[in-house]
Amino acid sequence: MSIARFLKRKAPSDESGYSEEPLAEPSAKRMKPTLPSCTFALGFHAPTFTVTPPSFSLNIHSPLSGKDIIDKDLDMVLYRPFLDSPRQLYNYLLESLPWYRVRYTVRGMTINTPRYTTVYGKDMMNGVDTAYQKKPRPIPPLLAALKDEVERVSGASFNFVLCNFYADGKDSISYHSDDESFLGPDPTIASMTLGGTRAFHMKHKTDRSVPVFKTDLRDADLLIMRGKTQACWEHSVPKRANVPPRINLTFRKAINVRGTNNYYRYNVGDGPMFRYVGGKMVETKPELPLADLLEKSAAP
Ligand SMILES: O=C(O)CCC(=O)C(=O)O
Repeated sequence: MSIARFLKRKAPSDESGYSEEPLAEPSAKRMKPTLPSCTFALGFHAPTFTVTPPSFSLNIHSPLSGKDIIDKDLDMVLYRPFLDSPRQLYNYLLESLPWYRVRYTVRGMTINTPRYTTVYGKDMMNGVDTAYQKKPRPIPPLLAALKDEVERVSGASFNFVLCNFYADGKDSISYHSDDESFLGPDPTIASMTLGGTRAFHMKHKTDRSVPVFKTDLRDADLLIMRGKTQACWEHSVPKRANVPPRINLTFRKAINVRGTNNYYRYNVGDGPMFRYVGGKMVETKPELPLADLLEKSAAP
C-alpha cells in the first residue's frame, strides 16, 4: 500500500506556516537496496567501477510526520526526519557516485559550479539515446528505490535524480528557482539532505513585502516544494564558514528532451570526473580503476 495513503496534513498552526503536530502514522517501511553485489555501472562517463556492496537497509522514519510550510505562493512540506540512520547511505553515495565540478560559459563568462554534481534519469519522451546531446544514464537501483519512496510520500512522479555534494561551506547554490518550462507548470520537487546541516533561504520573486524564509536543512530531511513555489519563489544554499559536508538529492520530472540535455550539461558537463576516495575528492579519468585511485589518494 502506498505510504501516501496514510498521510494527512494539518493547516499551519502558527504564522511561520509550521504545524507542530505529528501527522501521519504509516507502519514502518523497510527498504532493502537491491544493488548488484560487486560492480556498479554508473553511466557514460564512468564505465564500471568496483565498489563495496552495500549491506545496509534503509528505513523510512515511522511515524512519518510532515510539517506544512505555507506562505504567499509558497507550498511546502518538510519531513524531519524522512529516513532513519542515514549515515551509511551518505557514505555509500559519496564514495560510489562519479562526481563532476562543472564549468560552463554563459555570454563569454566562465562559471565554475561551486559544488560537486551528478545526475541520473531521462525525460518522459524517453527518446532514443542518440536524440540526446549526452547519453542519459539510468537511475541506479539504490536511488531508484529512494525515488519510489519519495514518490509515494509526495504523490508526485519523478524521472530524474540530481545529486549535489557540498564539500564545505564555500560550496553553495545561489538564489534560483527550478521553473524551467521543461519541468511543466507548477512542478513538484523533492529535496533530500544527507550529512551536514546547511542554511536554506527562500525569497518571493516579486513581492518584497513577503519576508525571506530562512530555515536549515538537516540530515535525513525531505523537503517537498510544490504548487506555485517554483514559479513565485527563489531558493538558495548560501556560503557558510565551518560547516560539515552535505549531500543533497533532488527528485524532479522533466517532460521533454530539453530537460535531459540541460541536466546533463549542467550536472555532468565535459570536464573531469571526481571520486571520493580515502576521505577526499580525487580527480580521475573515467577509465581509472578504483584500485589505482586508492593508491593515488594514499600518495603524499
Ligand atoms: O542543496 C539544496 O538544498 C538545494 C539544491 C538546489 O536548489 C538545486 O539543485 O537546484
